[in-house]
Amino acid sequence: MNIEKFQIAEFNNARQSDHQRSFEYTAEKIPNLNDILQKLQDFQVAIPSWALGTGGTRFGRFSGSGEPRNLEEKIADIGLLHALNKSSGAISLHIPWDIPENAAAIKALAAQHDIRFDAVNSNTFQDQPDQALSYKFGSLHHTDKAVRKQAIEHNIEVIRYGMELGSESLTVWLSDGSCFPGQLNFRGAFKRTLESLQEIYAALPDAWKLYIEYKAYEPNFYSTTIGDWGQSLLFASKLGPKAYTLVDLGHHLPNANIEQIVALLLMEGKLAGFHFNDSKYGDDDLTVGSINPYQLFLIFNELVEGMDARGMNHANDLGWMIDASHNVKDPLEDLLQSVEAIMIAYAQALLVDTKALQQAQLNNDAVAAQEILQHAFRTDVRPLVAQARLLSGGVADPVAFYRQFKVREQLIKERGLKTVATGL
Ligand code: RM4
Ligand code: MN
Ligand code: MN
Repeated sequence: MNIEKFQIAEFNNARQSDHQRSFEYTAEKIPNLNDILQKLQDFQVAIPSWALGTGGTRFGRFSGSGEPRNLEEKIADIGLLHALNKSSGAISLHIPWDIPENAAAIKALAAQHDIRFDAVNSNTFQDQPDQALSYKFGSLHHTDKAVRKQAIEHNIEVIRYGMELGSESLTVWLSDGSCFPGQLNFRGAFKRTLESLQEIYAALPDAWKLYIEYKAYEPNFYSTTIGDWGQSLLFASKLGPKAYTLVDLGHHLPNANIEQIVALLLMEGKLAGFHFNDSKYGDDDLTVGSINPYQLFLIFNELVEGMDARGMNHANDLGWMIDASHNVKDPLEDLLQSVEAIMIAYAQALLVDTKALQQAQLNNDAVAAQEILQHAFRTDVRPLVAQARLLSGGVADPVAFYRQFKVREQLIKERGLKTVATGL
Protein backbone atom coordinates (compact mmCIF):
# COMPACT_ATOMS: atom_id res chain seq x y z
CA MET A 1 0.00 0.00 0.00
CA ASN A 2 1.05 3.58 -0.56
CA ILE A 3 0.70 6.49 1.77
CA GLU A 4 -0.49 9.47 -0.24
CA LYS A 5 0.84 12.98 0.23
CA PHE A 6 -2.66 14.40 0.67
CA GLN A 7 -3.34 11.96 3.53
CA ILE A 8 -0.22 13.18 5.32
CA ALA A 9 -1.16 16.82 4.70
CA GLU A 10 -4.73 16.31 5.91
CA PHE A 11 -3.56 14.50 9.04
CA ASN A 12 -0.90 17.09 9.87
CA ASN A 13 -3.17 20.08 9.21
CA ALA A 14 -5.65 18.80 11.76
CA ARG A 15 -2.91 18.80 14.39
CA GLN A 16 -0.98 21.87 13.29
CA SER A 17 -2.15 24.44 15.85
CA ASP A 18 -1.77 22.04 18.81
CA HIS A 19 1.68 21.09 17.64
CA GLN A 20 2.73 24.68 17.05
CA ARG A 21 1.77 25.69 20.58
CA SER A 22 3.74 22.91 22.26
CA PHE A 23 6.68 23.29 19.89
CA GLU A 24 7.01 27.02 20.58
CA TYR A 25 6.81 26.43 24.33
CA THR A 26 9.76 24.00 24.21
CA ALA A 27 11.71 25.76 21.47
CA GLU A 28 12.00 29.17 23.11
CA LYS A 29 14.18 27.72 25.88
CA ILE A 30 16.66 26.07 23.49
CA PRO A 31 19.55 28.22 22.28
CA ASN A 32 20.87 25.90 19.53
CA LEU A 33 17.44 24.93 18.25
CA ASN A 34 18.22 24.72 14.53
CA ASP A 35 21.32 22.65 15.10
CA ILE A 36 19.29 20.18 17.19
CA LEU A 37 16.50 19.98 14.61
CA GLN A 38 19.04 19.31 11.85
CA LYS A 39 20.70 16.55 13.88
CA LEU A 40 17.32 14.95 14.53
CA GLN A 41 16.45 15.10 10.83
CA ASP A 42 19.77 13.49 9.87
CA PHE A 43 19.55 10.64 12.36
CA GLN A 44 18.39 7.34 10.83
CA VAL A 45 17.79 4.05 12.60
CA ALA A 46 18.05 0.81 10.64
CA ILE A 47 15.19 -1.67 10.80
CA PRO A 48 16.15 -5.36 10.95
CA SER A 49 14.49 -7.52 8.32
CA TRP A 50 13.53 -10.02 11.05
CA ALA A 51 11.49 -7.56 13.12
CA LEU A 52 8.68 -7.11 10.61
CA GLY A 53 6.89 -10.30 11.58
CA THR A 54 5.52 -11.22 14.98
CA GLY A 55 8.27 -12.84 16.99
CA GLY A 56 7.90 -16.06 18.90
CA THR A 57 9.27 -17.56 22.06
CA ARG A 58 10.56 -21.08 22.50
CA PHE A 59 7.03 -21.96 23.61
CA GLY A 60 5.38 -20.94 20.40
CA ARG A 61 4.64 -18.25 17.90
CA PHE A 62 1.37 -16.45 17.41
CA SER A 63 1.74 -15.04 13.93
CA GLY A 64 0.10 -11.75 13.15
CA SER A 65 -1.78 -11.00 9.99
CA GLY A 66 -0.74 -9.18 6.86
CA GLU A 67 2.91 -9.94 7.64
CA PRO A 68 5.42 -9.54 4.80
CA ARG A 69 5.79 -12.77 2.84
CA ASN A 70 9.10 -11.95 1.19
CA LEU A 71 11.93 -9.46 1.15
CA GLU A 72 10.12 -7.15 -1.26
CA GLU A 73 7.20 -6.85 1.18
CA LYS A 74 9.60 -6.29 4.07
CA ILE A 75 11.15 -3.39 2.19
CA ALA A 76 7.66 -2.06 1.49
CA ASP A 77 6.91 -2.22 5.23
CA ILE A 78 10.05 -0.25 6.06
CA GLY A 79 9.05 2.18 3.32
CA LEU A 80 5.79 2.73 5.20
CA LEU A 81 7.61 3.35 8.46
CA HIS A 82 10.01 5.75 6.80
CA ALA A 83 7.22 7.64 5.05
CA LEU A 84 5.64 8.25 8.46
CA ASN A 85 8.64 9.00 10.66
CA LYS A 86 11.41 9.87 8.15
CA SER A 87 13.91 8.27 10.54
CA SER A 88 13.86 4.65 9.34
CA GLY A 89 15.75 4.99 6.08
CA ALA A 90 17.82 1.80 6.40
CA ILE A 91 17.38 -1.97 6.49
CA SER A 92 19.61 -4.63 8.00
CA LEU A 93 19.39 -8.06 6.40
CA HIS A 94 19.81 -11.41 8.11
CA ILE A 95 21.08 -14.15 5.82
CA PRO A 96 19.70 -16.73 5.03
CA TRP A 97 16.35 -15.48 6.37
CA ASP A 98 16.35 -12.79 3.68
CA ILE A 99 18.44 -13.65 0.67
CA PRO A 100 18.31 -10.98 -2.05
CA GLU A 101 17.81 -13.30 -5.06
CA ASN A 102 17.90 -10.42 -7.52
CA ALA A 103 20.17 -7.86 -5.89
CA ALA A 104 19.74 -5.17 -8.56
CA ALA A 105 15.94 -5.27 -8.30
CA ILE A 106 16.05 -5.26 -4.49
CA LYS A 107 18.43 -2.33 -4.49
CA ALA A 108 16.20 -0.39 -6.87
CA LEU A 109 13.11 -1.12 -4.78
CA ALA A 110 14.85 0.08 -1.61
CA ALA A 111 16.01 3.24 -3.40
CA GLN A 112 12.42 4.00 -4.38
CA HIS A 113 11.60 4.10 -0.66
CA ASP A 114 14.77 6.08 0.14
CA ILE A 115 16.15 3.11 2.10
CA ARG A 116 19.82 2.13 2.22
CA PHE A 117 21.37 -1.16 3.29
CA ASP A 118 22.91 -1.18 6.73
CA ALA A 119 25.01 -4.03 8.22
CA VAL A 120 24.39 -7.56 6.95
CA ASN A 121 24.06 -10.28 9.58
CA SER A 122 25.25 -13.87 9.35
CA ASN A 123 23.43 -16.75 10.97
CA THR A 124 25.43 -19.66 12.34
CA PHE A 125 23.15 -20.13 15.34
CA GLN A 126 20.60 -22.25 13.47
CA ASP A 127 20.95 -25.21 11.13
CA GLN A 128 19.42 -24.71 7.70
CA PRO A 129 17.62 -27.63 6.00
CA ASP A 130 20.24 -28.02 3.25
CA GLN A 131 23.25 -27.60 5.52
CA ALA A 132 25.95 -30.32 5.57
CA LEU A 133 27.27 -29.95 9.13
CA SER A 134 25.50 -28.96 12.36
CA TYR A 135 26.09 -25.93 14.59
CA LYS A 136 24.76 -27.75 17.64
CA PHE A 137 28.12 -27.39 19.36
CA GLY A 138 29.06 -24.05 17.90
CA SER A 139 30.26 -22.57 14.65
CA LEU A 140 33.37 -20.39 14.54
CA HIS A 141 34.68 -21.96 17.77
CA HIS A 142 33.78 -25.56 16.84
CA THR A 143 36.31 -28.28 17.63
CA ASP A 144 35.84 -29.69 14.10
CA LYS A 145 37.71 -27.70 11.45
CA ALA A 146 35.15 -28.65 8.80
CA VAL A 147 32.33 -27.00 10.78
CA ARG A 148 34.43 -23.88 11.26
CA LYS A 149 35.14 -23.80 7.54
CA GLN A 150 31.45 -24.05 6.72
CA ALA A 151 30.68 -21.15 9.10
CA ILE A 152 33.52 -19.03 7.71
CA GLU A 153 32.31 -19.62 4.16
CA HIS A 154 28.79 -18.62 5.18
CA ASN A 155 30.08 -15.32 6.56
CA ILE A 156 32.02 -14.66 3.36
CA GLU A 157 28.90 -15.38 1.34
CA VAL A 158 27.00 -12.86 3.50
CA ILE A 159 29.67 -10.25 2.75
CA ARG A 160 29.14 -10.95 -0.95
CA TYR A 161 25.38 -10.35 -0.66
CA GLY A 162 26.09 -7.16 1.25
CA MET A 163 28.50 -5.92 -1.41
CA GLU A 164 25.84 -6.34 -4.09
CA LEU A 165 23.47 -4.16 -2.08
CA GLY A 166 25.87 -1.48 -0.89
CA SER A 167 26.19 -2.54 2.76
CA GLU A 168 29.49 -1.70 4.40
CA SER A 169 29.54 -3.82 7.51
CA LEU A 170 29.09 -7.41 8.67
CA THR A 171 27.66 -8.16 12.10
CA VAL A 172 28.70 -11.45 13.62
CA TRP A 173 26.71 -12.72 16.55
CA LEU A 174 27.67 -16.19 17.73
CA SER A 175 25.64 -18.43 19.97
CA ASP A 176 28.83 -20.48 20.49
CA GLY A 177 29.42 -21.41 24.11
CA SER A 178 28.85 -24.25 26.52
CA CYS A 179 26.04 -25.39 28.76
CA PHE A 180 28.01 -27.24 31.41
CA PRO A 181 31.24 -26.76 33.35
CA GLY A 182 34.08 -28.69 31.78
CA GLN A 183 32.36 -28.99 28.41
CA LEU A 184 34.66 -26.51 26.72
CA ASN A 185 38.27 -25.46 26.90
CA PHE A 186 37.90 -21.67 27.13
CA ARG A 187 41.32 -20.85 25.68
CA GLY A 188 40.87 -23.33 22.86
CA ALA A 189 37.45 -21.90 22.02
CA PHE A 190 38.82 -18.36 22.02
CA LYS A 191 41.77 -19.23 19.78
CA ARG A 192 39.66 -21.14 17.28
CA THR A 193 37.15 -18.27 17.15
CA LEU A 194 39.96 -15.79 16.60
CA GLU A 195 41.38 -17.85 13.72
CA SER A 196 37.95 -18.10 12.12
CA LEU A 197 37.31 -14.37 12.52
CA GLN A 198 40.72 -13.66 11.01
CA GLU A 199 39.69 -15.47 7.84
CA ILE A 200 36.42 -13.52 7.69
CA TYR A 201 38.26 -10.27 8.38
CA ALA A 202 40.63 -11.00 5.50
CA ALA A 203 37.63 -11.24 3.16
CA LEU A 204 36.28 -7.79 4.10
CA PRO A 205 36.37 -5.21 1.30
CA ASP A 206 38.39 -2.06 2.01
CA ALA A 207 35.68 0.25 3.33
CA TRP A 208 33.96 -2.46 5.37
CA LYS A 209 33.76 -2.89 9.12
CA LEU A 210 33.34 -6.06 11.16
CA TYR A 211 30.94 -5.69 14.10
CA ILE A 212 31.50 -8.24 16.85
CA GLU A 213 28.43 -8.66 19.04
CA TYR A 214 28.61 -10.17 22.52
CA LYS A 215 26.00 -11.78 24.71
CA ALA A 216 26.23 -12.97 28.30
CA TYR A 217 24.12 -16.12 28.06
CA GLU A 218 21.45 -17.88 25.98
CA PRO A 219 21.19 -20.17 24.11
CA ASN A 220 24.21 -21.48 25.98
CA PHE A 221 23.79 -21.23 29.72
CA TYR A 222 27.21 -21.81 31.25
CA SER A 223 29.54 -19.84 29.00
CA THR A 224 29.36 -17.82 25.81
CA THR A 225 32.54 -17.63 23.77
CA ILE A 226 32.02 -13.91 23.11
CA GLY A 227 30.23 -13.23 26.38
CA ASP A 228 30.92 -9.62 27.23
CA TRP A 229 32.37 -6.39 25.90
CA GLY A 230 35.85 -7.23 27.19
CA GLN A 231 35.95 -10.44 25.20
CA SER A 232 34.55 -8.73 22.12
CA LEU A 233 37.09 -5.91 22.46
CA LEU A 234 39.89 -8.47 22.79
CA PHE A 235 38.86 -10.02 19.48
CA ALA A 236 38.41 -6.61 17.86
CA SER A 237 41.85 -5.44 19.03
CA LYS A 238 43.60 -8.59 17.84
CA LEU A 239 41.82 -8.49 14.48
CA GLY A 240 42.70 -4.93 13.52
CA PRO A 241 41.32 -1.48 12.71
CA LYS A 242 38.26 -2.68 10.79
CA ALA A 243 36.91 -4.67 13.75
CA TYR A 244 34.64 -3.09 16.38
CA THR A 245 32.51 -4.09 19.36
CA LEU A 246 28.76 -3.99 18.89
CA VAL A 247 26.54 -3.30 21.90
CA ASP A 248 23.12 -4.97 21.98
CA LEU A 249 21.32 -3.51 24.98
CA GLY A 250 19.71 -6.82 25.96
CA HIS A 251 22.94 -8.80 26.02
CA HIS A 252 24.22 -7.84 29.46
CA LEU A 253 23.97 -9.36 32.90
CA PRO A 254 21.39 -7.58 35.10
CA ASN A 255 22.25 -4.04 36.21
CA ALA A 256 25.32 -3.73 33.98
CA ASN A 257 26.37 -0.10 33.58
CA ILE A 258 25.97 0.04 29.81
CA GLU A 259 26.60 3.78 29.61
CA GLN A 260 30.05 3.28 31.11
CA ILE A 261 30.79 0.49 28.61
CA VAL A 262 29.77 2.82 25.80
CA ALA A 263 31.95 5.65 27.08
CA LEU A 264 35.07 3.47 27.20
CA LEU A 265 34.51 1.78 23.85
CA LEU A 266 34.05 5.21 22.27
CA MET A 267 37.21 6.47 23.95
CA GLU A 268 39.11 3.57 22.39
CA GLY A 269 37.56 4.19 18.97
CA LYS A 270 36.20 0.65 19.07
CA LEU A 271 32.45 1.14 19.36
CA ALA A 272 30.68 -0.25 16.29
CA GLY A 273 27.18 0.80 17.15
CA PHE A 274 23.98 -0.44 18.69
CA HIS A 275 21.22 -2.95 18.66
CA PHE A 276 18.40 -1.17 20.49
CA ASN A 277 15.83 -2.99 22.59
CA ASP A 278 14.77 -3.02 26.21
CA SER A 279 14.53 -5.70 28.84
CA LYS A 280 13.40 -6.44 32.32
CA TYR A 281 15.35 -9.67 32.77
CA GLY A 282 17.71 -10.56 29.91
CA ASP A 283 17.54 -10.65 26.13
CA ASP A 284 13.82 -9.89 26.28
CA ASP A 285 13.82 -7.94 23.01
CA LEU A 286 11.12 -5.58 24.29
CA THR A 287 10.47 -2.20 22.70
CA VAL A 288 13.39 0.10 23.39
CA GLY A 289 12.38 2.71 25.97
CA SER A 290 9.43 0.67 27.24
CA ILE A 291 11.07 -0.44 30.49
CA ASN A 292 13.98 1.85 31.19
CA PRO A 293 13.95 5.13 29.24
CA TYR A 294 16.30 6.79 31.73
CA GLN A 295 19.02 4.26 30.97
CA LEU A 296 18.52 4.90 27.27
CA PHE A 297 18.93 8.62 27.87
CA LEU A 298 22.11 8.07 29.94
CA ILE A 299 23.53 5.95 27.12
CA PHE A 300 22.76 8.66 24.58
CA ASN A 301 24.28 11.22 26.88
CA GLU A 302 27.58 9.29 26.81
CA LEU A 303 27.25 8.81 23.07
CA VAL A 304 26.75 12.48 22.31
CA GLU A 305 29.48 13.62 24.66
CA GLY A 306 31.91 10.91 23.55
CA MET A 307 31.25 11.36 19.83
CA ASP A 308 31.61 15.12 20.11
CA ALA A 309 34.90 14.68 21.96
CA ARG A 310 36.21 12.71 18.96
CA GLY A 311 34.63 15.00 16.34
CA MET A 312 32.40 12.19 15.08
CA ASN A 313 29.26 12.56 12.99
CA HIS A 314 26.31 11.38 15.08
CA ALA A 315 24.29 10.13 12.13
CA ASN A 316 26.91 8.24 10.17
CA ASP A 317 29.90 7.26 12.26
CA LEU A 318 28.21 4.50 14.28
CA GLY A 319 25.71 1.80 13.29
CA TRP A 320 22.24 2.40 14.74
CA MET A 321 19.80 -0.46 14.56
CA ILE A 322 16.76 -1.81 16.33
CA ASP A 323 16.98 -5.46 17.34
CA ALA A 324 13.69 -6.54 18.86
CA SER A 325 11.02 -9.04 18.02
CA HIS A 326 7.73 -9.29 19.81
CA ASN A 327 4.96 -11.74 20.29
CA VAL A 328 2.13 -9.43 21.32
CA LYS A 329 2.41 -6.14 19.40
CA ASP A 330 1.80 -5.29 15.78
CA PRO A 331 5.45 -5.23 14.59
CA LEU A 332 5.01 -1.99 12.63
CA GLU A 333 3.47 -0.17 15.58
CA ASP A 334 6.24 -1.52 17.75
CA LEU A 335 8.89 -0.24 15.36
CA LEU A 336 7.27 3.21 15.23
CA GLN A 337 7.37 3.29 19.03
CA SER A 338 10.99 2.10 19.02
CA VAL A 339 12.22 4.78 16.63
CA GLU A 340 10.31 7.44 18.56
CA ALA A 341 11.88 6.32 21.86
CA ILE A 342 15.35 6.48 20.32
CA MET A 343 14.74 9.94 18.87
CA ILE A 344 13.43 11.20 22.21
CA ALA A 345 16.47 9.90 24.11
CA TYR A 346 18.79 11.41 21.47
CA ALA A 347 17.01 14.78 21.62
CA GLN A 348 17.20 14.81 25.42
CA ALA A 349 20.92 14.06 25.28
CA LEU A 350 21.40 16.95 22.84
CA LEU A 351 19.83 19.23 25.46
CA VAL A 352 22.33 18.37 28.20
CA ASP A 353 24.38 21.37 29.23
CA THR A 354 27.74 19.65 28.74
CA LYS A 355 29.88 22.53 29.99
CA ALA A 356 27.89 22.85 33.21
CA LEU A 357 28.04 19.09 33.70
CA GLN A 358 31.81 19.04 33.25
CA GLN A 359 32.12 21.85 35.80
CA ALA A 360 29.95 19.95 38.27
CA GLN A 361 32.14 16.89 37.75
CA LEU A 362 35.30 18.90 38.40
CA ASN A 363 33.73 20.22 41.60
CA ASN A 364 32.60 16.74 42.68
CA ASP A 365 29.13 18.24 42.83
CA ALA A 366 26.89 15.21 42.54
CA VAL A 367 23.76 17.24 43.25
CA ALA A 368 24.38 19.70 40.41
CA ALA A 369 25.28 16.85 38.05
CA GLN A 370 21.98 15.13 38.76
CA GLU A 371 20.05 18.39 38.31
CA ILE A 372 21.67 18.98 34.93
CA LEU A 373 21.02 15.47 33.63
CA GLN A 374 17.48 15.25 34.91
CA HIS A 375 16.59 18.70 33.65
CA ALA A 376 17.32 17.42 30.13
CA PHE A 377 15.64 14.06 30.76
CA ARG A 378 12.49 15.65 32.11
CA THR A 379 12.11 18.14 29.28
CA ASP A 380 9.26 17.10 27.03
CA VAL A 381 11.15 16.88 23.74
CA ARG A 382 8.33 15.20 21.81
CA PRO A 383 7.41 18.47 20.05
CA LEU A 384 11.05 18.83 18.89
CA VAL A 385 11.10 15.32 17.49
CA ALA A 386 7.74 15.94 15.81
CA GLN A 387 8.98 19.22 14.35
CA ALA A 388 12.05 17.52 12.85
CA ARG A 389 9.78 14.85 11.39
CA LEU A 390 7.42 17.45 9.91
CA LEU A 391 10.34 19.37 8.40
CA SER A 392 11.39 16.14 6.67
CA GLY A 393 7.89 15.51 5.31
CA GLY A 394 6.71 12.95 7.85
CA VAL A 395 3.61 12.89 10.03
CA ALA A 396 2.96 14.61 13.35
CA ASP A 397 2.06 11.38 15.17
CA PRO A 398 3.08 8.15 13.37
CA VAL A 399 1.20 5.63 15.55
CA ALA A 400 -2.00 7.71 15.42
CA PHE A 401 -1.70 7.97 11.62
CA TYR A 402 -1.10 4.22 11.32
CA ARG A 403 -4.28 3.52 13.26
CA GLN A 404 -6.43 6.24 11.72
CA PHE A 405 -5.63 5.13 8.16
CA LYS A 406 -5.96 1.45 9.11
CA VAL A 407 -2.61 0.48 7.64
CA ARG A 408 -2.61 -3.06 9.02
CA GLU A 409 -6.13 -3.68 7.70
CA GLN A 410 -4.93 -2.64 4.25
CA LEU A 411 -1.94 -4.95 4.49
CA ILE A 412 -4.19 -7.84 5.51
CA LYS A 413 -6.35 -7.19 2.43
CA GLU A 414 -3.26 -7.29 0.23
CA ARG A 415 -1.42 -10.18 1.87
CA GLY A 416 -4.01 -12.23 3.71
CA LEU A 417 -4.82 -13.14 7.29
CA LYS A 418 -2.43 -16.04 7.61
CA THR A 419 1.08 -14.91 6.71
CA VAL A 420 4.33 -15.71 8.43
CA ALA A 421 7.43 -13.59 7.95
CA THR A 422 10.88 -15.20 8.18
CA GLY A 423 12.79 -14.46 11.36
CA LEU A 424 12.86 -15.73 14.91
C1 RM4 B 1 20.58 -12.46 18.76
C2 RM4 B 1 21.42 -11.23 18.49
C3 RM4 B 1 21.60 -10.94 17.05
C4 RM4 B 1 20.36 -11.14 16.25
C5 RM4 B 1 19.68 -12.44 16.58
C6 RM4 B 1 18.37 -12.60 15.81
O1 RM4 B 1 20.21 -12.51 20.12
O2 RM4 B 1 20.85 -10.13 19.14
O3 RM4 B 1 22.02 -9.62 16.86
O4 RM4 B 1 20.79 -11.18 14.92
O5 RM4 B 1 19.42 -12.50 17.95
MN1 MN C 1 21.50 -8.15 18.44
MN1 MN D 1 19.65 -10.49 21.04
